Amino acid sequence: MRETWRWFGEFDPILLDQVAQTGAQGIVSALHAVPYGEIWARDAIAARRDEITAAGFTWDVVESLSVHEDIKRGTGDLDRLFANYRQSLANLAAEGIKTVCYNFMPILDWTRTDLAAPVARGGTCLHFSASKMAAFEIHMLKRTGARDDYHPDAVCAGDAWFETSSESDRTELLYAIMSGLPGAYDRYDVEGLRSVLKTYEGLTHDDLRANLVRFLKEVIPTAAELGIMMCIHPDDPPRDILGLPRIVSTQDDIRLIMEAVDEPANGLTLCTGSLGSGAGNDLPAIARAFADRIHFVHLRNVTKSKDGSFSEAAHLDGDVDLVAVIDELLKAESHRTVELLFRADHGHALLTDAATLTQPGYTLIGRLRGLAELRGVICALS
Ligand code: DNO
Repeated sequence: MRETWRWFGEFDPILLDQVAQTGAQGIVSALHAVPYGEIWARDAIAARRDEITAAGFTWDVVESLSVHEDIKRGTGDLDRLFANYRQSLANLAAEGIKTVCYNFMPILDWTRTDLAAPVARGGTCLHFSASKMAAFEIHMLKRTGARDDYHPDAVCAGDAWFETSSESDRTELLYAIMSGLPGAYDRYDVEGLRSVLKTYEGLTHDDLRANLVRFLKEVIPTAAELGIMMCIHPDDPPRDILGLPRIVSTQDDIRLIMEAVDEPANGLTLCTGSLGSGAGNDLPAIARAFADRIHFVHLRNVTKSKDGSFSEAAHLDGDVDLVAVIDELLKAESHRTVELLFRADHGHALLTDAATLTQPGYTLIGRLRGLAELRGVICALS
């Protein structure tokens, strides 16, 4: 398995020569400054690639070539958006980048309620509190029906949290939730979020799935021709949120997507942390089921609670049996001609990490610890 490291380019305070010291060989990156729906120009791709190559790496994966909200909603000038997406793929292929990750979550990308929750032995982690999320939806956003979407314990604890929370607790909660908005770092306030949610009103799971299938039919044939492997990233967390439908949350969801356009270019990013926070998901089984369609792997772990909350755990420490997952991946890899690309996903903020303002979860020492542990597992199993 080939070790990669996510690097946010000009938005990353961690330098490539620091990444070199982790031992990772490949880089995962994106042109984060290009607005969604616009074409990634060849010269901009080449410049990023050259920067990565000059530091001794290869640019192995694009994460993400994001999908415009109009495509998810199924409205607007879709022909132009599909054509632009295909052109970006062609430009990437022309510059030698052949693995492309994306997701299909409406509005939000990932969601946490705490960006620096304390960890028992020191350091901090990202955390999702179902009760704080319920409090946000019920009391701050005042979304109709939100109360029914959470475990009763979470609703009850959320009411209590809201009662005693200060203005600054609420601001901090909004900030944490908004940190998971993708794109060139748009942020909404509560009012702004309400109005963007309106644009999805009435969209069902089936509608969203149909819009995904339409997208796949528009882009996968081009990707296949170009030799690009597309890999959809699962929902994080794998459940509906803010009343928005989600359709990449379970093994059955993934199977439907893989079958909708049944070819290798239509693949999966196996994210053990995202899928792992869903109560019913069996990660070794999912790895086995889609062995030949997994083109990229995010390895991380979570500890779940029964009300739907979860904390990001140390890589070998949570509820997901990562050793069993890696065992499946190594078996899958043995039937392939290319190495399976993976990265240690997220990390705790450890030691001096707290002094550097990284993208949430993308610390240097925390991820280095994760990568080192995973490297040990891979080495032992192979
Ligand atoms: C969070 C990441 C996601 C992921 C996108 C892929 O840390 O796992 O932001 O990159 O969902 O499109």
